[in-house]
Amino acid sequence: MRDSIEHAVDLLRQADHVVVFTGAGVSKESGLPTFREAQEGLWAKYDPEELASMEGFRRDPEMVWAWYQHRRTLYGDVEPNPGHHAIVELEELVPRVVVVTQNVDDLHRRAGSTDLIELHGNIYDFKCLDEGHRLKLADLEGQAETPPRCPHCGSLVRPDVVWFGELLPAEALDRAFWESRQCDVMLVVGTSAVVQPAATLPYEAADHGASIVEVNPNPSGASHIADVLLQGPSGEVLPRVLGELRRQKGSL
Ligand code: BV8
Repeated sequence: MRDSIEHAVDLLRQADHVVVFTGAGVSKESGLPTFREAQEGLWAKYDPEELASMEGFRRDPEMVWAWYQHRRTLYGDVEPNPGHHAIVELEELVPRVVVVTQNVDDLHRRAGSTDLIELHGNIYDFKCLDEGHRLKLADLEGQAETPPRCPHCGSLVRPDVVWFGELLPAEALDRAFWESRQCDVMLVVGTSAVVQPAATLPYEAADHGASIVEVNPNPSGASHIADVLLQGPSGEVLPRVLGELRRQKGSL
């Protein structure tokens, strides 16, 4: 029973409050490599965890800035996939749906998710090193130097994402924990459930009575607490789940 779409649909049909907890795997069918897949080309010799850190940025700001610029271009060139759209469609069938993502690729927002918590920030947001001035790309136009300088205080600008060794935004993390404790079902989609503190959320949900439905082609750090394990790519599995849920809700 653990692996059945029917069991997942049964749980979702009865749910009033669903948290969808996602990682890089949900963006795979958009053509984006997951966070831990080997990097290609120019970045092949670098470990993402080294690049996504203040130490990496201080060591070589130009190179880290170029890595994020490369990713902004890559993400901007792809579209949300059927998995992202199925998560948006869930909002029409379940009274309360909150998406808690570890991804910084902006694809859930572009797909139309309306209640979105970005635990690790967003690659299209920026802030400066010294004063934390929040900046958009438009504020940085015309600067040839990379990384650019803050127009307010002149310090180096960095992407407003959470690097390894950095605290997650307190409000986002608090709300993610609160929603996980309240929900009836947590859909855990496309995450290895390794990176902390985000990886604690499925356990928090389960400890407070939620059913856990995991969608992942491979086992993850959350698989052993999943009530239902749907082993497959989210871009295929989620549309099947939503199709069956819509059919059953429609026939009520
Ligand atoms: C903090 C933004 C503390 C940047 C990211 C030892 C033990 C425990 C913790 C630690 C430790 N050593 C260090 C730590 C802390 C560290 C951590 O957890 N490290 C891990 C690696 C052990 N955590 C931190 O540093 C956090 N901060 O702890 O601060 C602190 C305390 C006091 C004072 C100051 C600080 C900050 C963590 C945030 C890091 N930033 N992203 C950027 O993107 O550039 S995390 C990064 O990893 C991405 O956001 C990514 O989303 C995230 C998690 O990875 P996944 O999303 O799960 O991606 P992954 O590739 O791993 O897995 C993909 C999955 O998809 C796989 O399961 C695969 O099977 C599946 N899949 C593949 N194809 C599909 C699919 N699924 C569905 N469909 C498919 N088609």
